[in-house]
Amino acid sequence: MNNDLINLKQKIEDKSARLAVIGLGYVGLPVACMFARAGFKTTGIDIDSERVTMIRNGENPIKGIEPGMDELVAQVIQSGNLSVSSEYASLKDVDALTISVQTPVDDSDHKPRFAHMRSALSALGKVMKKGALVIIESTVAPGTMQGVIIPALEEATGGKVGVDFWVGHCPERVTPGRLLHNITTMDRAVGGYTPEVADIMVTLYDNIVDGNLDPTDVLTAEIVKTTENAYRDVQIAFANEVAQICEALGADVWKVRELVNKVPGRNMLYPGAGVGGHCITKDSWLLIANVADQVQPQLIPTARDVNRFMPEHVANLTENNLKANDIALSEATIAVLGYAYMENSDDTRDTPSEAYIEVMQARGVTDLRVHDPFVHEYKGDLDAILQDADIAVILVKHDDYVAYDWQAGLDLMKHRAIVDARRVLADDFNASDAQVTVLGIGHPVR
Ligand code: SAJ
Repeated sequence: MNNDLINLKQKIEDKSARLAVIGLGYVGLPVACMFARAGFKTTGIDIDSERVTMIRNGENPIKGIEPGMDELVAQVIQSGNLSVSSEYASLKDVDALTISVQTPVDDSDHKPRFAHMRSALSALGKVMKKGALVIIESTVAPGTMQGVIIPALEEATGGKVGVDFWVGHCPERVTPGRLLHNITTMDRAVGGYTPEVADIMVTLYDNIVDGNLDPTDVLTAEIVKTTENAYRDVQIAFANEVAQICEALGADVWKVRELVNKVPGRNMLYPGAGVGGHCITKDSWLLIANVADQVQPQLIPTARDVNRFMPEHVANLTENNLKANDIALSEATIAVLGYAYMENSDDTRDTPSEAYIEVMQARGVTDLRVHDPFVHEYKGDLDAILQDADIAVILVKHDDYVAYDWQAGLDLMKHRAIVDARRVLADDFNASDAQVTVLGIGHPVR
């Protein structure tokens, strides 16, 4: 093994290695704190000076409920093991670091944009010491390490990968609300530039991960991460397509799903109002981003189209329900329930609810009331939102909506109409007793 690598492995094993994390968001900050808690002097870098100041004061800047994060940030700042800065110069003595900066996909051409990554690599390369190990945790399109990251680091350092510095890719598997839990417990693909680098990365991550650390090469790690999310997107699209088939046939997709999943090896997911969030919606595009000149993927882009159509499908159900009650869209008061991209979360990134609202406004709806118990600007009294509404459109399966007394809620409404896009109404909810027209994703009119 190369002397630099032998030296690096030794410093990781005796915890004298200087570590760093670039990008202190919902991925980077927990990792920086966990390395610091494990006993490494760790430097966190972020260009957001307000965020840096908050962390330096021992405060957790991450929104939403993240069990353990508040205490952990305070603890590692207090211990002095974590220091944070916006200055890349503080990285000059770092032996190994991770990078977790945004890797967005452009809405127009679905191609990745590397501005954040390139800026981090350029600033890092100018100060990074010889023999340092750079680990990318951000999700990247397969081929990005070879085509973007290594060239950017070689240009910025004037050195050569495998001689003057080393690289690896260990994609994150965090989920909002379960950051520390996922980092600690989930298995991870550990992609090293060489098998020796992968081995050293396993030694490093062993300090913070209890899950299995699976050494592999960089390209495989890039494909694993984007595939695991593209796989989920296709699964959800399948459920959404079967739901529309069940609606057309007058069957209940939820019953169909329950019986299908009794067959070993079947795991049909849930149909719904669409797919939101920062992972699933973009990773499918990252997976196919660099193969267009050799392969014409059909299933993956089509699955994206199916899922992106769902908010429009809910708009169609809304329009049909209002028509059944002789209410013109332009006259309707619509209570939109749920704005977060998933249940019991305040995260609104890429939320299907926004797409739904845009479709309804484009169709002439002017009176939309939005409610969400978790999203700051839409909190409020649900009864008040339903008061004199013509229809309630349930887009997110928040616990509050499941527990709500819909019989009483309907009595507040001007017309008794519901669109249920997430099967929130209980199976024993009797629409005819409640004298309400319920249209829903994947089940016949109730
Ligand atoms: N959704 C459905 N039907 C389903 C499951 C999800 O419509 O059966 C919708 C949700 O409503 C949401 C979107 O898809 O709008 C995404 O939901 P998600 O459960 O996939 O949650 P995410 O976006 O936070 O996905 C993350 C991913 N984790 C990482 O990228 C590290 C994903 O790989 C995980 O499988 C997922 O969390 C998880 O299982 O918690």
